[in-house]
Amino acid sequence: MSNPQYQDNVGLAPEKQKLRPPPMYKVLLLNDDYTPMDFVVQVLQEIFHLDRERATSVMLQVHNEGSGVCGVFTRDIAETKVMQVHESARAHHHPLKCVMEENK
Ligand code: TYC
Repeated sequence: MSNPQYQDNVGLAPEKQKLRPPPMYKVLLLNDDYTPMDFVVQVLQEIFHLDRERATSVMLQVHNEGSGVCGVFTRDIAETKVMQVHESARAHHHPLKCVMEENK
């Protein structure tokens, strides 16, 4: 079988077959020089459901260090969050970028 989630199970008795948990993905915001801080805090509150204090802390981490983790999600949810951030940024003419990476 080619699906790596299952190949270790080949030949095992059914009661020994274990499914791995799904891979999880960090969603990160990237810093830029133009997106207003208030807009980033709003994105973190509305899309990532952070309270105002945590949203401000993540925004400052991104501003000071270049990137910061907004949350960790399954692949489909992470892809949706990235799209929602880019759509909101586009609608408001901000260059804000968001990426996902596997949480190994
Ligand atoms: N660096 C931006 C500014 O000084 C603020 C900012 C924070 C932008 C986080 C993007 O993901 C970001 N206005």
